[in-house]
Amino acid sequence: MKKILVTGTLGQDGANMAEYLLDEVGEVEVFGMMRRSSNPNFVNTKNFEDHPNFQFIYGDITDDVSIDKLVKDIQPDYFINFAANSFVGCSWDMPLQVMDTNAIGVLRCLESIRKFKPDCRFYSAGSSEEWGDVDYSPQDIEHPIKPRSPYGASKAAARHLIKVYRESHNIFAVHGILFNHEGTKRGEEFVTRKITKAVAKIYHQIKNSKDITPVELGNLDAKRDWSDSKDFVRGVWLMLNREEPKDYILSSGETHSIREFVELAFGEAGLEGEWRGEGVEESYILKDDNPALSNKTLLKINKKFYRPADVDLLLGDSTPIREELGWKPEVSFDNLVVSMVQYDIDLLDV
Ligand code: GDR
Repeated sequence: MKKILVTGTLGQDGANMAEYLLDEVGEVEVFGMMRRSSNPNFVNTKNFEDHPNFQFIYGDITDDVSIDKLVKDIQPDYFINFAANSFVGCSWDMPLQVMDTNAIGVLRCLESIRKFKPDCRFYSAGSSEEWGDVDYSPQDIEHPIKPRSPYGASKAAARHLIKVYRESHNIFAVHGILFNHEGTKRGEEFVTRKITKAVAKIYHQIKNSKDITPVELGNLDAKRDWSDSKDFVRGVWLMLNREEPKDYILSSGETHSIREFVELAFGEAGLEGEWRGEGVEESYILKDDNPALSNKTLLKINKKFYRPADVDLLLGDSTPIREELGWKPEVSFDNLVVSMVQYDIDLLDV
């Protein structure tokens, strides 16, 4: 039975990874690391937390002692690191914490592996934010590193450290670059889930003849390459089981603006809107045959959600992992939006 240490277990990717390993891969013992908190949120782990081959363990990638102890005691065959401060927007507010968690945290994992289990295979989540200010599209693995945020810089630093440990200490370590990936386990501060939660709330407000609470967003014109997180964890497992370590990109190969996401999400709830105004005055207004509903505001801009510097366009070239490891995504952009909206509508309908 393979022993697998997964960090970030309470988050979207760590939870999807653990679930995939237990349900699809099988013959594995999964150790899900979580930070100590007085009020932990287990919403993402409910499907597998009682699985006989799963256990939670305490640890924190900002604490060398805990990582050393886990690697030494568990002797994992694989170490999958999804622990991070993953919210780009907050990385300007707490840049040192972001660097410590996302870059030095990876170094702590690598050091523990080097010292206590040098044949353990290590994956750490890289990000398309490392490319930030892009030179060309689609971005491939050779694209110059040009982050636009402390978050992007922290992931770029982690990427260099992984390469160094691979080459200097012969550790099987990969830094697979993940473009945006979402789903029903997504945190509510990320734009996709923020939109689908808001759409669900407005849907129920209209159904119950209540006042509408418009969603407030920032930059609507940024374009992202969105996929389903569940498709990506399959790709991560493929990367970890390649003969030699190699960094790959996971992406859908399509790009869509936030604006398009908004239109699709409201459309899925049967709410058609039209854009009015420009810049900070822009809003999305409901078009409805019922005069009591028509012209209600569904969305408005709030400057506080603009970032000091944003990444305008991301579009990933995932040809190498498709051709070399046979990976391909199963969930299309449209299906991703539909499933998130439907899930959030059902979740509120109690
Ligand atoms: P991103 O995801 O920064 O791409 O990083 P996010 O969903 O936060 O933002 C995407 C784009 O939407 C714009 N935007 C808003 N974003 C948020 N969060 N809230 C808003 O109200 C809003 N309005 C507009 C943003 O400006 C941005 O352009 C994600 C994370 O998962 C990272 O951890 C990961 O590495 C990358 O994707 C790949």
